[in-house]
Amino acid sequence: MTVQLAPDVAAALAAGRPVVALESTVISHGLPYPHNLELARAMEQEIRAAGAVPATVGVVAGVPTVGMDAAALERFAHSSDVLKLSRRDIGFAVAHGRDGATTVAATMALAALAGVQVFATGGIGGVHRGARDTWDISADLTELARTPVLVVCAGAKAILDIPATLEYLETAGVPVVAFGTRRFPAFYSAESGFEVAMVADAQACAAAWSAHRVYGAGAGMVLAVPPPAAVALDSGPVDAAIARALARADAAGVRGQAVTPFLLAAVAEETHGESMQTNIALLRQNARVAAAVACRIGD
Ligand code: PSU
Ligand code: MN
Repeated sequence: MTVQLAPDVAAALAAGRPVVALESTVISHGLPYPHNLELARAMEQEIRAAGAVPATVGVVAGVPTVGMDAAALERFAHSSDVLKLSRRDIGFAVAHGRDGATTVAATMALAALAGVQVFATGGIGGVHRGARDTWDISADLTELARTPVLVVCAGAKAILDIPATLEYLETAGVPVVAFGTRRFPAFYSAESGFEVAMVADAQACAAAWSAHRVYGAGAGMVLAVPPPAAVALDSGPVDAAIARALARADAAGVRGQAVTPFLLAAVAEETHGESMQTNIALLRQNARVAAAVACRIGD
């Protein structure tokens, strides 16, 4: 096996029971300690409570792993020595025996190798603002174009160029549907100003996903879930915080894979941690929705 499965994940897959993958970059590079560790555990609990098996994905001391154990989760939450891995970086981490946290792209890659179809996260990477000059487009998008995994998220953060990201996904043959609404969410807020197709509930999403697996030529799919109304933020103050974060990244000359973690940390600072509660609540909700969909695949 090219990936190491946790025993409960292996048992569930062998029996055809639902499994939901989780990424580890949000743990190592997306949220500060100890919120990241609490969140990682909470997402796993949400998935179990909904009747599916969670499988947090990462490269653990050089071993691509689907279903990280408690010790690995804790190390990924603490250590500053964990690489950030997109699909292209997996081989390097394996060859050097390194710990590496997987992004959406790398998590999809390893989930697909293991046979896991559904994956819950917060926000996907996308086309960055200014990509016309910088060429900064997340490999999450190219992965969605070629790897058959359903990614449950709260859309994309407005640090990105959301309309360009949606256009890219359309070109790449990746369906984007929203959960119970036509409005594509902008992570912290329920409203990006752009509309996509709607799925009414988990059953409808599972049916669309199963049909896409037949007709979609191996591409993934995005299910966008609006953040819970009680913790959604107004887009005005968030936009202002994002503008300041983008200016800081520009001034600091940040490039390459450092851009997204820098912007995530800067936005959290600029909103004085207010965004953290929203972030955590929507990640838990996405875990619940992903598990509900996973439980209905094949019904
Ligand atoms: N967006 C978020 N939170 C995150 C990320 C993106 O709101 O934690 C992380 C995910 O792991 C995503 C990655 O796959 O950043 C994208 O990085 P890049 O733009 O370098 O491809
Ligand atoms: Mn990038």
